[in-house]
Amino acid sequence: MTLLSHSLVKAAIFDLDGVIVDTAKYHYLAWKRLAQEFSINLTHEDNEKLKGVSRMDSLDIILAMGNVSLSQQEKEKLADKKNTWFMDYVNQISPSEILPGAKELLMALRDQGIKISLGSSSKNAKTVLRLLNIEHLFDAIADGTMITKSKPDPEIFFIAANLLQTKPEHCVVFEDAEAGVEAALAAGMFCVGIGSYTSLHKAHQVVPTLENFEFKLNAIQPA
Ligand code: B16
Ligand code: MG
Repeated sequence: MTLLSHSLVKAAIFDLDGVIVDTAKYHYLAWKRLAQEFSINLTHEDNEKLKGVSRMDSLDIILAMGNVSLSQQEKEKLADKKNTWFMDYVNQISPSEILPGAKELLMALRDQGIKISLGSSSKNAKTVLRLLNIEHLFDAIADGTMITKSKPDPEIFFIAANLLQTKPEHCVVFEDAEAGVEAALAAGMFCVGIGSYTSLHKAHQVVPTLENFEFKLNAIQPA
């Protein structure tokens, strides 16, 4: 793999859930409630497999756990039901839920002339950014309404790079999910994993959180 020359970073792409805000806990509560209707016990460990994965793909993973087979129409109804429960939680979030260091990094990157896009699988991403009051920090938004393939497919990151009119090799991606790290690497982008080294070791650099993370051109060192 060719490592990115950091002096070439012109754009940053941020995942949403797990990087900017912990909506995973709300996805988990809503999926757990739905899974219970099929006597499936969804654990925190199972939930890890759903991070960065689209709504319908997440539902397929859960139904497969219980060997449940349903029609497309039935699955769409269930996905809508889960989303209603998820949005009941999300509609109550406020800027205080922005994860430590995320807003500071967005602002520092802007100050250095780096263009910024969201790269989230969520169809609710715009609503979440609005509730967090940070929409204005993004030059572009690539979200789950624009993709045909879920992470680990690189589609979402290619869309984000296109929106920023920046080549993939000039982009750095901030991701918390294994599927997201794989997507960023498949896109040929530099990837900073946020979270545990064990699950994100494929990223070029892994940090536990964005708190006190400093991005300076030429400063990121490969792990
Ligand atoms: P929605 P990200 C992802 O967000 C979540 O990690 C994943 O758990 C969720 O299923 C997916 O968005 C779709 O979300 O149901 O709101 O469209 O990490 O890519 O920002
Ligand atoms: Mg995520």
